[in-house]
Amino acid sequence: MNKILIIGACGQIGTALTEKLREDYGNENVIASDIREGGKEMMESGPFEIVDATSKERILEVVKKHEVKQVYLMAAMLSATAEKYPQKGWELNMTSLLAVLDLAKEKYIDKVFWPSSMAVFGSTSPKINTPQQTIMEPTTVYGISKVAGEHWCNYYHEKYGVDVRSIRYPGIISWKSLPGGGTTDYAVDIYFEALKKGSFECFLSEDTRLPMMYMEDAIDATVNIMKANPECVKTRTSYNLAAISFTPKEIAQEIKNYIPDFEITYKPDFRQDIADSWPRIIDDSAARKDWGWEHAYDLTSMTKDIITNLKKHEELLS
Ligand code: VAH
Repeated sequence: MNKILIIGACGQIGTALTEKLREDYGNENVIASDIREGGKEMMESGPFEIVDATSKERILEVVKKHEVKQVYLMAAMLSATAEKYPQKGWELNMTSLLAVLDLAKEKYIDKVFWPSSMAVFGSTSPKINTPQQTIMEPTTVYGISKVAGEHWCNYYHEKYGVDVRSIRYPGIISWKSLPGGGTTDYAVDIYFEALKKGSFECFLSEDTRLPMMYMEDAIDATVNIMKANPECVKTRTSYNLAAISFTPKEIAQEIKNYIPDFEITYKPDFRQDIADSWPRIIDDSAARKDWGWEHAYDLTSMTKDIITNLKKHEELLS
């Protein structure tokens, strides 16, 4: 069995990805790692290693120890935090990627997944049905690091035959694992606040439409692109991926179907400029055509699933 290493396993996507890969491939075959230990379920369900994602030596040590053949590099500093710490954001996002790509080039590992983001697009990119290939002039450190990373992935594939696969995640929404430092994170926080307080102050304006995706769909896409036959993965920079696009006003309306007295107020902050530079609706037809991507959740079914699960897990609301 090709063992899998997840770097950044304790993050919002990493947590869900660890659970899914352990379910699919067996707990002992999926090594979770992060800069600090994770929650009880992660630590008790399979092997865990402390790994600094920027240390190629430490990653190689773990790859050798567990005979790892596939790496999912999920560690990154997201858009809002990277604007506060530009140098650290660039260093983490780039040094970690080049370390893992080099290990693949040196044949220590066979296959790499690396997440890009819709943040690669900027204000000069078409906002509606943003194409797979178009103008990409990001105005965030995070977006700049993701555009650079995409070209590094393509370079290592073309020049060294590295099998690296990537998707441009939109905003990801989950109830089990919380995000950190993202501009789209309002769409996670709103559910928790609605159930805890019945109200939410949104840091984006009510009509800020952004591409979003339920975590279940994001994990499904991640696992499927890694399972795809190499010849189906025609794009080796990164694939556009989309599911739903909504505004804070629209998600608040969905929540009111369950909490009629829920109130939302708007107090845009520095993240409004970031959101305004991103697409409204993304064209992901290439992913659908090349490796069969399709989403399962829309805003209504996602809201129902989140509210239902948060009510079942009241400990998450304390
Ligand atoms: C962020 N959730 O907000 C991430 C994502 C496109 C958004 O990359 O930074």
